[in-house]
Amino acid sequence: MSVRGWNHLFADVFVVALAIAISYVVWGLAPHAAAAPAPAPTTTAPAPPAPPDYIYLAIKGGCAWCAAPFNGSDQYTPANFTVPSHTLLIFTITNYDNGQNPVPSAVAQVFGVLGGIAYQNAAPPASWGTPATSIPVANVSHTFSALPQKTTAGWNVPIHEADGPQGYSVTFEMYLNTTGTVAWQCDAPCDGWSMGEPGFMSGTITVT
Ligand SMILES: [Cu+2]
Repeated sequence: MSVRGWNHLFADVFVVALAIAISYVVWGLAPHAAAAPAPAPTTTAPAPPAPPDYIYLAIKGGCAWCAAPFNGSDQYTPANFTVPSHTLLIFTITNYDNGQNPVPSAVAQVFGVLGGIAYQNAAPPASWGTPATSIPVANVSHTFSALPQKTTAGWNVPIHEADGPQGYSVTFEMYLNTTGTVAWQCDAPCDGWSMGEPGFMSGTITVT
């Protein structure tokens, strides 16, 4: 081959190589250049869980330790109250009634609240007391109970009688993941008049 022929060959090879290089850039690298950008760093933290809601109820009964005002009838104070939905509810019920009331043994069992546990002689947040799944049936003074309803499967918490002027406190936790009203009642036959009078041994929880 003549020198001119070699030059033509080199020129042809150069053109082919250039075409391959261009097609590599266009078809090979271009898709990489157009790849989805890396996800942007998250700048907002997930919302923290709602803080728990503390509910304090007192039971006054026919006893020497009932804080004023005491109207002579067994009564939860308050009996009607409002709680937030989808929030950990921490109830503390302090009983100032030293009376016991006869109940079937099933009514001395704790159920339907978190862990099936009610903490005895509690004074949260300093002390949660002793966890219990039931109390001796002879010590049931009142209960905080709800029958199964459209909005809840129901629950039962037996309340021990007061054994001194400081009362007897019971703490338990639950969620009410609904909105509307939930009825509760005392299932210990404590005070015939109060048992039939809304706002004394029964009431309404409004969940918002
Ligand atoms: Cu009662």
